[in-house]
Amino acid sequence: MSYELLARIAEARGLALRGGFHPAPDDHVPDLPDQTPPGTLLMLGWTGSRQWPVFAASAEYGDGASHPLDRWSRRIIGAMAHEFGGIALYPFGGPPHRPFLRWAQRAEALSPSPLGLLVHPDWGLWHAWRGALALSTRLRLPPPDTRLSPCSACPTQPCRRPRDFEAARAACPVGTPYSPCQDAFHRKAAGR
Ligand code: B12
Repeated sequence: MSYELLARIAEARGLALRGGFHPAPDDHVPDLPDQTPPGTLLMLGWTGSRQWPVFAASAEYGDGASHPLDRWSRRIIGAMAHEFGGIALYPFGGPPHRPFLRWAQRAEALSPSPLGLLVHPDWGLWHAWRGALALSTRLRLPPPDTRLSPCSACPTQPCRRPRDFEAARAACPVGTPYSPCQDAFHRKAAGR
C-alpha cells in the first residue's frame, strides 16, 4: 500500500488525502489497539467543494437523522481503518478534542489566518477535516510542501475589514467559497 494509492481510494470515497506525518510522542496520537505507537498519521478532509457531491449522494445526507456528516465520516473512515490496518480518529465527538489543527500543520502547508482558521495556499479558508487514519505501517510520504502562508503575500488583507465572520471569510482572495448547497448545509449545522 502506498500513499498515492490511498489518495486515489480516498478521493473515490469523497475524501481528500491531506498529507500525513510520522508521529512523535508529543504529537499525542493514540496508540493502536495492540499498544504500539502508530507509524503514520494520515489526514482526511474536504478541499473546497470537490468532495461534496459524494456526501450529497450518501444515505446519511438524505435520511433526515441528526449529524449526517459525522455519521458519514465514521462510516467511510472507519471502513478505511479496518481495511488498511489502523484506527480512525475524528475532529468531532469531544471534548476532549483531538488536536487536529496541530496535526494538520504537521501534514500540510497551513498556517493560522487573521480569522483564526488555518489558511491553505490553494484552498484558502474553504477546507476542513473529516478524520485521520493512524496506521501501524510507516508509509513513505510525499515531500513537504514548503509554500509560505498566502497571508504573508496579501498586502490588503481584506479579511480584516468586515466585522462579521462570514463576510470576512468570503473576503479572502484565495480559494473558492463552498457551493450554495454545501454552504447552506454548513450554516444549518452551525445553527445559523
Ligand atoms: C470546538 C470547536 C469549535 C468551537 C470553538 C469554541 C472555542 N472557542 O474553542 C465553535 C463551535 C465555536 C467552532 C466554530 C467554528 N469552527 Co470549529 N472546531 C472546534 C474543534 C472541534 C475543536 C478545537 C479545539 O479546541 N481543539 C483542541 C486543541 C487542543 O487542538 P489543537 O489542534 O492542538 O489546537 C492547537 C492549535 O490550534 C493552537 N492554536 C490555537 N489557536 C492558535 C492561534 C495561533 C496564531 C497559533 C499559531 C496556534 C493556535 O493551540 C492549540 C493548542 O495546542 C475543531 C476540531 C478539532 N478537533 O480541533 C473544529 C475546527 C477548528 N473548526 C472548524 C471550522 C471550519 C469552524 C467554523 C468555520 C464552522 C462554521 N461553519 O461555522 C466555525 C468558525 C468560528 C470562528 N469564528 O472561528 C475547522 C477549521 C478548519 C480550518 N480551515 O481551519 C475545524 C478544524 C473542524 C474540522 N472538522 O475541520 N469550532
